[in-house]
Amino acid sequence: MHNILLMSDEARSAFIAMKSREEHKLAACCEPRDADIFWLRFERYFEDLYYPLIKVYGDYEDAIEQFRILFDHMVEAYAARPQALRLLDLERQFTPQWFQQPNMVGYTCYADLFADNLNGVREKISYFQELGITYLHLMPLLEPSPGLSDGGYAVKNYRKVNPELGTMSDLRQLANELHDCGISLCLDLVLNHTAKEHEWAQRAMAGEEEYLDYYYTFGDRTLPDAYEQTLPEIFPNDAPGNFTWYPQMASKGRWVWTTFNEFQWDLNYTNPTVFREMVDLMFFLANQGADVLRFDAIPFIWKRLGTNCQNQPEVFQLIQAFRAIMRVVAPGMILKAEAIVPPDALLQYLGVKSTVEKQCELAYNNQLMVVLWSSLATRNVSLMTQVFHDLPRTMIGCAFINYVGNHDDIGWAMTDEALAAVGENGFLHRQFLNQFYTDTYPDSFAKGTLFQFNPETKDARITGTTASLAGLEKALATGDSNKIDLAVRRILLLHSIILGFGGIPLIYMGDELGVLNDFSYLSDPLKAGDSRWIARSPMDWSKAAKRHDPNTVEGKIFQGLVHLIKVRKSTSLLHCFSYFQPMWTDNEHILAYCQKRAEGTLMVLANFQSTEQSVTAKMLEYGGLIGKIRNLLANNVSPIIANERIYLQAYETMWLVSDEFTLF
Ligand code: OTU
Repeated sequence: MHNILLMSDEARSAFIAMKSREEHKLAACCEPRDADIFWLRFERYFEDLYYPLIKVYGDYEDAIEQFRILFDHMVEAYAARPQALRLLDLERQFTPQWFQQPNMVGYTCYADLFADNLNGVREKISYFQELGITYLHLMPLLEPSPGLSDGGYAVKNYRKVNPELGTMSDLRQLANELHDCGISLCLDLVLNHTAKEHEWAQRAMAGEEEYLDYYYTFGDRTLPDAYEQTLPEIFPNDAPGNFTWYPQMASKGRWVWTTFNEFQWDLNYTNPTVFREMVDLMFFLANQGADVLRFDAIPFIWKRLGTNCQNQPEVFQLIQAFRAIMRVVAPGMILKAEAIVPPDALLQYLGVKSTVEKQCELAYNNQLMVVLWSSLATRNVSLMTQVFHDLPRTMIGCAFINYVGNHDDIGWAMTDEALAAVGENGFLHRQFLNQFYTDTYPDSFAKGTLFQFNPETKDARITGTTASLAGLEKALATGDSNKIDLAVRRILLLHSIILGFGGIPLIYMGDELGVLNDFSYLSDPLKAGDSRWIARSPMDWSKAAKRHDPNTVEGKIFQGLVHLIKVRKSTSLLHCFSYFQPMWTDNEHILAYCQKRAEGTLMVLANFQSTEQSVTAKMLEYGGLIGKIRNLLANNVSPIIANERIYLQAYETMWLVSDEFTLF
């Protein structure tokens, strides 16, 4: 073992003390070779675990005891890890770039909406395979609170599958079969809050001191009022404020910190027991066969007076410790940050400077999603190009999750700085986008609804399915085949960008078939108050049945996606560890960027206008492409160049390569 030589003196002595104290435990429950592997990993990740925990919990009276329990649980979880998953751990340690490969293509769905339950999903694996999916994110599937549960993001029992969906054994069977088919499974870990029906919350409610300390509760308004000074409201319409009064709590009544809905109680991570409990749940889900854990609402897990209580330094310390622990026990599983935060803050979730390769491996690329929709409305790519210039160029050991549609809303989170850089006013631009996507702007093609409109600030977000927002709903209503064609092209255009980008593209259920807004949620009292349900409709398998008919809208979108995915998978230049080079063009409707690697350059050109457009052919040279140019998306046919310009059809995307190239 040599990693010990790299440790600081302090860490080394702590490691040696721990090892001599605990070695017998591993020896008692593992084969000698497995125990060796554990110690090799523990030594490698010891500092990543030790320092953050010392920083966050070092002064806590109970800290030493908590570390000891944590270590015992690591050993138990390691010993309990199924053989097949241990093999996967080793395999992925040999291939740490497994999730950065162009063959990664994701799909998100709700098990019940997609196929009734987990066994139903298992029976539909061939559908994923037909599309080319290698990563499946199943929306929250653990036992939720009864009644309102925020789509499952209020968990009552993290160790039990929602009985309506199946059992833990069904989940394991599904994970196994997905693995056999080369598909990774992503599960949610709702770690900022539990349901108010969770056992911990119930015991806190009953006044048990130990469990009151699992949450943030207050006897009066003094601290809540002080925090509210700087706290934003996440759901201002449905759940105003960040605290809820529970008159029955601990006999006299208490205020509970509830960032989201009143039934979602924020956990208190200043208490190391909470940290440890969450680690136990990670072990549990890892050992069921999860390949990726989605850290829901991760920015919120640490509170600090006088701040917005998001992205606090302790959040990153805790992620570092989570990751180090998982690298020892279940290194085949990686972590995904669900952090819908400004770009600078977002990068921290993937690791910057000394935290590179110490944070989450994955994070949602909310910026890309937002500028895609913005550019579709304005038909102008300046803002997108500007935002791309601010994205990191090289992402070691991590990847963005690139997406078009999702189960939440679109919040116009581009920064005012990025907007100002392209001559736009932030407030006015957001107002325009809200009008455009609710069809109150002249000539809009979109049909969406407002979400969480705040009359004071005029702030609002947008909900709607990808197809409805991209114009398919209005086009179908007119029956105009030209408009329908343009809408289909828009849907494919947006997907061609997420599929032609470094990172993992994630397709949202139904988008592959052009599913429209569904207003049936309005007649369900448990959903009517939340317009995000407009894009959470049951899978329409009669639409899916049309996916092979090229004369149908469904067939055009589905086959269009299959084609994009196929080409993506065969393009090594789309490895996410490519050098990403955004480029300005001489046509504000045409987006350009390159993905460069030692073996060549891929240049993406995409037309965001509904008419034919051209761009100077010099772009090829600027990007380093020389000689005969092939468009991978058009069966390797060369693009049409006339008058030294490259012509792109309405909403067309080209993926251009050359057999000859200059590297930079
Ligand atoms: C997430 O989203 C989930 O995606 C939502 O479906 C949940 O309602 C929510 O957490 C609570 O569990 O505010 O509008 O920076 O923005 O966590 C969506 C992250 C949300 C938050 C995000 C949250």
